[in-house]
Amino acid sequence: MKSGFTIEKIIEIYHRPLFDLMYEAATVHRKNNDAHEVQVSSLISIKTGGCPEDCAYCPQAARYQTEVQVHGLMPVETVEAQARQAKENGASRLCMGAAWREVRNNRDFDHVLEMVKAVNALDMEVCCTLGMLTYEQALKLKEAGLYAYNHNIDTSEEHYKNIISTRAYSDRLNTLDNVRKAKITVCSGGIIGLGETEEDRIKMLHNLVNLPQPPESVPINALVPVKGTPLENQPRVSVWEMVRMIATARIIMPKTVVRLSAGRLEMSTAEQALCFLAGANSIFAGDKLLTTPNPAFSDDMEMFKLFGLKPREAFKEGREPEIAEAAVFEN
Ligand code: SAM
Ligand code: DTB
Ligand code: SF4
Repeated sequence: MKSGFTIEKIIEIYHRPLFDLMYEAATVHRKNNDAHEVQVSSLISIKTGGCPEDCAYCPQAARYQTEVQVHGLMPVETVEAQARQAKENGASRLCMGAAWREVRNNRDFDHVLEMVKAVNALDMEVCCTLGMLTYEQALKLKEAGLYAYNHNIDTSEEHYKNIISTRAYSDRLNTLDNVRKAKITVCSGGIIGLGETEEDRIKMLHNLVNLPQPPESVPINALVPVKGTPLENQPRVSVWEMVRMIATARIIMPKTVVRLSAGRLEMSTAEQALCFLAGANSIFAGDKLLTTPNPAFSDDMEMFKLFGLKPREAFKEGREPEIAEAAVFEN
């Protein structure tokens, strides 16, 4: 069901005086979720670097000279061992990322299916981000026990062309459609700090909330500028920009998990507190994202203790969750 959120309404929300915006977001969050819980996800880069795409932000694109340590697909046992470790550290979701343009029907995909089964057997929510997928591939992942698929729309359709030329926005939407049809939960969000305007950011949120069903999880990444990529000299985004994105996402998608994603290493504890207050209820934890550093698990657990937050258990919404409903806005 479409949410009914018009672009004008989202513009109005996004530009509210900061404390009005945060207060409303915090209120919506408390009404719809347990505001003491934070979903903790951990990332594993199961295949790193050498990607044929030209995403201007990405250290894993083969065409840019970066310091990323390229490696082929990890053995299933390594993934399983790292997943166990992440679970012990408090993660309830494990997201496996591969630097692929798209999934091919080959032995590597068979191995990924084995990884999904192995992590699912640990009673963790399994997520993959492997690039474009056909419906048949999505079904195979679902059968193997995949809980979520991450596929970001990154920015507005207009700005997308300035960032990536090797695929189109419609390719992204098509994969999201295949994931949805296979009854896998959808994780889709974007990055701020790509040289986009505020209008682009708002259009991205508008596109997310008006997907046939809004995503169950929305990661908001701050660009991590990496040496060797075309965006290496982009200025860092400010915490106020993150807070506005998170709060607006929370208001328009009340039950969605909104993830304060890449960029936390550069944020102080006080800045992260503002993001949680604005309705963020998930983080990536563990000292590495895919290729770039992230705060240590122990530091995050200390932060949670300080704030009175606790990690959310796996499968809180059940193994076949009801689709998160966007707030239906009365125009
Ligand atoms: N290749 C797959 C794809 O593009 O969907 C999966 C891996 S890709 C690295 C996953 C996501 O990481 C991208 O969609 C992008 O949103 C995010 N990302 C990549 N590099 C980033 C960076 N330097 N800063 C912030 N987010 C980044
Ligand atoms: C998402 O939105 N952010 C994560 C995850 N989905 C796959 C990835 C962030 C990557 C940051 C750059 C890196 O570590 O390579
Ligand atoms: Fe490849 Fe994904 Fe990086 Fe784009 S974001 S270059 S598709 S790994």
